[in-house]
Amino acid sequence: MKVSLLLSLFFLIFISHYYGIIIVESRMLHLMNHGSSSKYLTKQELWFNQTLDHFSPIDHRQFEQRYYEFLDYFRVPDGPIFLKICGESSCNGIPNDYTSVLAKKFGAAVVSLEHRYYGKSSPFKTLATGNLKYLSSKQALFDLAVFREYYQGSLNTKLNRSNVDNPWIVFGVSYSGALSAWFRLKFPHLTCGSLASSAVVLAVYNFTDFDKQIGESAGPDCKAALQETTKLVDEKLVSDRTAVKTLFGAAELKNDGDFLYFLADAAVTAFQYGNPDVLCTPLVEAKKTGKNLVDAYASYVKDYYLGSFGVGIQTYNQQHLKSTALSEDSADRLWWFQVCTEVAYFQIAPLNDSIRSSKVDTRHFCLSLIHTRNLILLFQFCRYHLDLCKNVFGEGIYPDVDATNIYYGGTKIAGSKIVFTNGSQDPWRHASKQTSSPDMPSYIISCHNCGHGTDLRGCPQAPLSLEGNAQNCSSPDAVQKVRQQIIENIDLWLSECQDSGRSYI
Ligand SMILES: *[C@@H]1O[C@H](CO)[C@@H](O)[C@H](O)[C@H]1NC(C)=O
Ligand SMILES: *[C@@H]1O[C@H](CO)[C@@H](O)[C@H](O)[C@H]1NC(C)=O
Ligand SMILES: *[C@@H]1O[C@H](CO)[C@@H](O)[C@H](O)[C@H]1NC(C)=O
Ligand SMILES: *[C@@H]1O[C@H](CO)[C@@H](O)[C@H](O)[C@H]1NC(C)=O
Ligand SMILES: *[C@@H]1O[C@H](CO)[C@@H](O)[C@H](O)[C@H]1NC(C)=O
Ligand SMILES: CC(=O)N[C@H]1CO[C@H](CO)[C@@H](O)[C@@H]1O
Repeated sequence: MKVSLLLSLFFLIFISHYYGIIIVESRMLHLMNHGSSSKYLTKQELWFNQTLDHFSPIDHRQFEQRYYEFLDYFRVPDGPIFLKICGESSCNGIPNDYTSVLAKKFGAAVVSLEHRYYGKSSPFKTLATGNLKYLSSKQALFDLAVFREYYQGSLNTKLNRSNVDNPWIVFGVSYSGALSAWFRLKFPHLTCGSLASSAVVLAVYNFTDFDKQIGESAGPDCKAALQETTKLVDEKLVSDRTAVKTLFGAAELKNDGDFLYFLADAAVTAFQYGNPDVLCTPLVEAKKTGKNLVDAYASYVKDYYLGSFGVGIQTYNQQHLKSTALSEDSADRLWWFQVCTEVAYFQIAPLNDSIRSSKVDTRHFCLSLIHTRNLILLFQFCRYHLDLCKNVFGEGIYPDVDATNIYYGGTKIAGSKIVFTNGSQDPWRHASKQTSSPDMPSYIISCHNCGHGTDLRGCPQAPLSLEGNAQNCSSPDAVQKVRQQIIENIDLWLSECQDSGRSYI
């Protein structure tokens, strides 16, 4: 390559457009997991042997999968069983959210299965890419089906009976909300119904609606302040990248893309998890009074996002994501693998009016910098996310969103007895099913701080409010109304299950 070309490419790196984020629900769950034990219905671990590969006729390997049961409210022997699906994080117990109110009301047992690979349910001792080949939503759904049969069988043994089925209802939020909908779709004979809260059932490659929703949730003043902040940070990144990263407590993020990704996520979290004013009030104030917006945003990021919300900066560090050792933080790598192979949800800046950085029209390409062993710099055209996928997992990893949507149906999912719920301020709702169809009602919970999974968790969601107490949602009534719909639907499905003579049809 000619030197001049190299130089211009090198320059472009500094101003190239890195975009997109993915908020990993696991970080939220991680926080919930570290709450005090009163925040759990139970933390008592139970184990059973699960099949490693449900789709191979010749591979019979197994691994031990962790689960929990909570029987205090169970109406013995024929009460319903609520299967609360654990998603993309370590599952350290059954959190005491609104599901426990429902369990009390319906006399239900609550059980929860840890998602394969996460937490203590890893089939392998290291998470090298080759070992991740059995990590998929399809295998996870089959795990749930096998677990459901296993648990029903062991309950029957405990109750000294056989060939009896309790009515099962599945629950989940976010990715586990999608699993909840998909479980009912794929195994309708194993469950009477499903609650799919903020369920991301649509795999999306170019997820521009996400950023648009942030603008809408922020409102005009906060949106303008955020956009101006983005512009200023972009400029500082060119003039003094080390200083600006240090200002945000993110000096360890050598990759500019990782840094911008982190900054975008920090803002998203405020809206997604029901705490918009913590971000918007100081930012709008700073803009009004002519204070430094970057400093105001840095305070929010350090005090709230890295501070009380508790996100670890290494979550955004690709060096960390490459680590194949099993650890407390493995969920970051594992979820990226699922993103990079199945669902994408790549949150890119819309062409116009974006919140996140998009100052250079390089939507289709970014430039990446590769250090080889000899410290030779190579350049190539790529996209931030795909580059990350390749860097972290190796060549050939690509999210086939079309295949995923063919398999499950996306928003055209042809299921039944699934309730979809979404929060009005949640950017993820654009990957959910937002319109009702026969036998699959969809409800939106509208309020100033109604976000991801508000029906089950209330707002804000960190710290977890016991039993999903909704008193701090700006409209508790809006939450209550949707909860009433959920109750009516569960009631209906349970009676239909009973009427059918068999416990489920
Ligand atoms: C799973 O299977 C292994 C090998 O048969 C056995 O040693 C182990 O106790 C089993 N674990 C559980 C929880 O049943
Ligand atoms: C289980 O039920 C059988 C048949 O009804 C009865 O003979 C047996 O004693 C019961 N066992 C226990 C432990 O309750
Ligand atoms: C995503 O957007 C890019 C740029 O506009 C376009 O080239 C690509 O085809 C899109 N991909 C999908 C799967 O929609
Ligand atoms: C870009 O966004 C601005 C602000 O929302 C709007 O006024 C303008 O019409 C948009 N331009 C295009 C080309 O869509
Ligand atoms: C609601 O907010 C108040 C004031 O911040 C706080 O003291 C209280 O614990 C919150 N309640 C719930 C259920 O989160
Ligand atoms: C059921 C429901 O209220 N759906 C709404 C969810 O949000 C979308 C987009 O804002 C509306 O078009 C739906 O009517």
